[in-house]
Amino acid sequence: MTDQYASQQTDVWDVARAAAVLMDAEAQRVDRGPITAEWAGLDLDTAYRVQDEIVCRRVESGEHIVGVKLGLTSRAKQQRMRVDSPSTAWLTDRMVLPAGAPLVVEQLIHPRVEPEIVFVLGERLSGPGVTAARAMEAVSHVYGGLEVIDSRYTDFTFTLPDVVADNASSARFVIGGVARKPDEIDLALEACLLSVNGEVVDSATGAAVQGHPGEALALAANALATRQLALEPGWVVLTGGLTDAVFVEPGSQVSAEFCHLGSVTLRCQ
Ligand code: OOG
Ligand code: MG
Repeated sequence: MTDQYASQQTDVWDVARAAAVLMDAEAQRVDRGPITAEWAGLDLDTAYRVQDEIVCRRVESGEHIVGVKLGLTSRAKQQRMRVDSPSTAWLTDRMVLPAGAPLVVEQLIHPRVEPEIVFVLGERLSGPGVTAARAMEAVSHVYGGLEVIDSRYTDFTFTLPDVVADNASSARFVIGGVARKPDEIDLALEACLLSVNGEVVDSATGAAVQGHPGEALALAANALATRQLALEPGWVVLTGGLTDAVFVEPGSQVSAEFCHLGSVTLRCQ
């Protein structure tokens, strides 16, 4: 092999290399430019293969899949991130922040926090053709939650394939302590106030997410079905940020106060 050939080899991108690069950025806490800038061939299907490769490697290292999240389901998120298509990504037990546990900011690159409506499934939900009404029948309980996102890309600048490959910026999430049955509340009208250090900085209702968070759940089931996957009983589903996410730093305290789903607070250190 000539030297020239060897150096060309290191420039070759594939699913395994993209997965390794993104996992390394997370482990080293160093952001990087979008992969599509170097690998024009990273289309959406390939990006989901990168995402799946990352979750496989996480499972091989002992993590367990606990559910899925939706990304970019609200206009607030789509406008901020300049990506207007929703996507799905994986949640593992390593991302769970127990209620009351602090968010250690230095473990992450540049975390942001966003309020979400969270479902726990009582039964398997498998597409295609899942409607919001059918999706809601599979929900056992609804919670308020906060998701901590931490894009591995500099300044959270990415295209849809980039963010899908990066497991939709997943980092941590916390679920509130108030559980409701899905038929107890009107989720489209469920209001949420987002506060930072005691000051309200944003607000939304559940309708911000695809008109109703059940639509986001149906979207997840139908999207997974295109990859011969389904939502499993007991899985957590984060339906997507209701508002734009807020940056946090050590000492910040972020709260989401829901009408019927209680308050969820995250202390950062
Ligand atoms: C992508 C993740 C989006 C949501 O709830 O919309 C997301 C990002 O904003 O970095 O988690
Ligand atoms: Mg989110």
